[in-house]
Amino acid sequence: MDRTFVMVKPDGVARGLIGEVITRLEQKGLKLVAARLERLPEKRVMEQYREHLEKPFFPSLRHYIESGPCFLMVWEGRDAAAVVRRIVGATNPAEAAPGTIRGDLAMDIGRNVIHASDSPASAAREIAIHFPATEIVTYKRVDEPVLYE
Ligand code: D4T
Repeated sequence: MDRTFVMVKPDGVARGLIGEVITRLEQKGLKLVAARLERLPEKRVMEQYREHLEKPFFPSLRHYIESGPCFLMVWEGRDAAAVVRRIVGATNPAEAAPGTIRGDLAMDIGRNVIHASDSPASAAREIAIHFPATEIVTYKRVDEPVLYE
């Protein structure tokens, strides 16, 4: 099975949307295999967003990500990264399709509730930044035999 990294950002945590996000991913059939609520240290914010360090929006992005706790998760399932990105929706909530998390629950690109890895390679990199292997658990969902052919 594939894994992906998902993070409810400080606006999502402050708005009480952790449960809504978990519910959508759980109901899809993905399996939660790691989770932690924490305020991200500067070093991991820089690693997480390394491709954006020179972008004009980076200072405000960093300030926002460090402004409060984030809820970090690892989810498992077939094609997990691609499946979760479709559930999350477009980066700009104003353009995100209805039915997606950002399309239904957000208004502003700078307050877009959630992050999800954009590829299997990004997922592996981001999971390694935030979770030691010992924090990722193994168990069976009882509905696994009917979720997949
Ligand atoms: P994340 O990484 O948060 O899941 O967002 P995306 O993968 O959907 O989008 P991204 O990497 O292009 O942007 C990262 C992060 O920066 C914020 N952002 C982005 C912003 O505040 N202003 C902007 O103009 C852009 C492009 C939102 C998400």
